[in-house]
Amino acid sequence: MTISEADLSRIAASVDEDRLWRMHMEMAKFGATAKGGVCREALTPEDNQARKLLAEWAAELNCHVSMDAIGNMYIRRPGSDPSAAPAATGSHLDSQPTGGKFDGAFGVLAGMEALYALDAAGITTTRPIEVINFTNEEGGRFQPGVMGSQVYARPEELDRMLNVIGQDGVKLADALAETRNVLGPLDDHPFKADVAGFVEAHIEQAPRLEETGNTIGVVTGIQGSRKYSVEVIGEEAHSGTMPMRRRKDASLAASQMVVGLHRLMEDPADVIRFNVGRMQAYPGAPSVVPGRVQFSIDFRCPDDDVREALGSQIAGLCKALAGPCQVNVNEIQRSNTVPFDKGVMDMIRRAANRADAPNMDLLSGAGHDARNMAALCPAGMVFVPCKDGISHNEAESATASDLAAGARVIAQTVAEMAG
Ligand code: HGY
Ligand code: MN
Ligand code: MN
Repeated sequence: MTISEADLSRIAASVDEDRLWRMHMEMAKFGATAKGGVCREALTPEDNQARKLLAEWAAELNCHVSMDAIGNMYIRRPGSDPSAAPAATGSHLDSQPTGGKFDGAFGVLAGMEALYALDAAGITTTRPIEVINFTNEEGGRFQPGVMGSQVYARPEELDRMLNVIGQDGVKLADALAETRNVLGPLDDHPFKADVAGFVEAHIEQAPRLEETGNTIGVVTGIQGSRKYSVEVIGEEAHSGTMPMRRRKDASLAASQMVVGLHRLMEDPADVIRFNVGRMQAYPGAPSVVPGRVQFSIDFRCPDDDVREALGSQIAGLCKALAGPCQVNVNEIQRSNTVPFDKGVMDMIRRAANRADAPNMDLLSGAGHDARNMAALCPAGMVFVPCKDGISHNEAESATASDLAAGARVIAQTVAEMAG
């Protein structure tokens, strides 16, 4: 069934800005930091509390909650045709170690607000609607990130992911078992289930909407990325006695690699994004020449050919700069630039116009779960501004009114997908 223009307008009008803001502030208590941000890494006690609250809100909405084998949670509002594939929305409740209140949480809470708005507007859609909370989008504790949606779309990767050892030495499968304990029994949800469409709300994490005075970003796609874990093997030695020329200093070799890689990635047009966000020396003692260094590479670029060409030079360059050390370069995640569905982009644009929200098209520099969902169904994303484009930072900030505008677009889009 096609949902009427009048119904879509009524759904948009039923979005409650105050309720949506309150949900954000409630969620932000889990892992709240002194600087006003959030530290709620995947499958930690803080994430588990956030999941629990989400399940409580789902119960208040009379929605069914289920979970799959990687811990993605599904809040399902029934439609009139129980056999129809659901329309889905959502994002993630986990954060970076110095995260903000909105990255991820907004996408889940905009979905929940859409369910409240549909109830308030008295609308029953034909298809069910699912709000998904994906596991470990951020990838700070367990690499790689965007993991829950990746396993949803490629279940053959489940075992590899369950065996990932976190930054704190905890195996993902064990952390997930504890999450299950905290949440209590939930029905199982299959991977790769039929989905009619997926739309994800997110803060922009860049300053373009703010700079142009737009409230809604119609996201055209997500730039491709390659992520690596690099291990440099040297030899431990006494820092006060071992002659410099005889050392196999893993931190010196790793530093040469990082500088060399930054030179390789130099881009006068400032399109390429390259980051070494983690670098750890072992055993990590001031008086021991490090015998091992591990560092991460996060490399992104919208042009598939450029990214392939540069990415293919990374391992060779590291080897050339290793000096007396050994180096192992492991690629742990790779994705091409993913274009979003034109039909979903149209729905988003129409929803924004219906809600009088000025909008523009833009490409996402950040990775999101919608990237993986796009392999399975028509998918798209809705961005709202965040202050100064700051994100992955406790200072991340967004206004209640912009969040509500995004939720109005999500509510209409998911309702239109659900018919
Ligand atoms: O890294 C990313 O792009 C995402 O925020 N996890
Ligand atoms: Mn996010
Ligand atoms: Mn993020």
